[in-house]
Amino acid sequence: MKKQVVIVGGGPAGALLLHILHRAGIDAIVLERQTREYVLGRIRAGVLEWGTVELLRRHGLGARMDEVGTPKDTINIAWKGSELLSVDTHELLGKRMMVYGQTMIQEDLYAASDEAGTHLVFEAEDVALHDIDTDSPWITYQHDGTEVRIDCDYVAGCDGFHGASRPTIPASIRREMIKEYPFGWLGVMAETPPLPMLMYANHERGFALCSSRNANLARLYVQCPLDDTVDDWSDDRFWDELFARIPPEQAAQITPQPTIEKSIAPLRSFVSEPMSHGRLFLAGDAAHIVPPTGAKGLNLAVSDVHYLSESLIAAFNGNPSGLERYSEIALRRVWGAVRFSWWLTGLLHRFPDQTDFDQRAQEQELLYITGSEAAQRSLSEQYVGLPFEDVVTA
Ligand code: RFL
Ligand code: PHB
Repeated sequence: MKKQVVIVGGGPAGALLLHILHRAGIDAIVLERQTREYVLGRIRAGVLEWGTVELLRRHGLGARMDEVGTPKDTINIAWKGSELLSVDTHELLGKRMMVYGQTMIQEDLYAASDEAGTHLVFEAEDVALHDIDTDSPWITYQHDGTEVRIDCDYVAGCDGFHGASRPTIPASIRREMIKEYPFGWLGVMAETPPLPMLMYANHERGFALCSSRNANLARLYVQCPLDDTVDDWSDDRFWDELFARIPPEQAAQITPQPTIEKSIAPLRSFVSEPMSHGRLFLAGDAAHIVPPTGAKGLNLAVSDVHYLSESLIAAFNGNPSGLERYSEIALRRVWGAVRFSWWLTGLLHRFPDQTDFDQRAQEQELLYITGSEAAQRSLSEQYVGLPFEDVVTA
């Protein structure tokens, strides 16, 4: 088989790249290790930057998002038990966010692929990349017990943190930087009306977050020790802990219901440089991970795909400048989000060795942001998302 682009991984990054390339007349294929149902069953991100919203609309993926997504104008941070800092990004910058679940974006992408008849292979096992540092890379994988070979012009590694693409970049060239945080997030979904606002909480007992998926579906998180398992967290314990960490006024607005999903995720920051090697280009979690505090992971996957799709389309039209600059341009935005997510994680969590001094310093920073429009603008500008650069030059 011959394709112009082979995309490894059919998560949001891979499926979006397939969609954009197909609309530009480029023949691409996605190889996804899991089943379609498994990918659609993962509950992950919820907050979209406005640049992500506009990009999805531009590529014909905005209809359901605009119908059922919830635009948000403010970032809210509860602290010291009952203080509430509310930063209006729309008032300050004219930009807002959209709450729309990653699961729904994934459904929209697979529906678009069904409609366009694009090539998405599920349960592709043992995907292996060959000759990526030559002009004729090729891919092999197992499907239904048979080995398949695809020759291609370019390979897009969109296969997440544990994928097969990144390790094919020689270790002598690859620079991996990792920061692990000494806690995780316990996340639950509950069929109960969510708070009308997106609210983070800094509390002596630990971080908490109240988000939503729709008018009767709350998405809630509490910081927990890394070695906890979901069995340590009965529903009663979860609700007690959440209500202890958020202001009483907001706690009174949430009616506890049995949870319908419960999972624990560790928090880490990770960047692998460069994001390209020969004919391989990494995008999304394959190249970088951020702790979820800044709501940046999915948005970065989308911005990488924006840069990569523009670069590939130009290259097939005879202008390789974008592909040459892809890693450098994408990494600038990645590091912006990595730094912001690290900073917000440090500001809002309780660290195991945290002293009263550290707690008071965090509270002082929140007090400073409360009183400073400059600080609120800085927070807003990063939360709503940095602008895209031009990756292709004339
Ligand atoms: P994904 O989603 O991991 O998809 C990679 C796909 O590749 C497949 N794969 C392979 N396929 C073939 N061969 C192999 N060898 C393969 N190895 C892996 C996998 O099966 C998978 O389908 O990466 P992608 O596409 O880069 O997308 C990244 C996002 O999923 C991720 O960054 C976000 O979910 C992070 N994130 C959030 N991001 C936001 O922008 N806003 C948020 O509010 C937000 N909240 C979150 C989050 C992530 C969370 N967890 C669970 C980590 C909240 C949580 C709790
Ligand atoms: C979510 O809605 O799942 C969510 C919201 C904000 C975050 C992380 C996750 O920072």
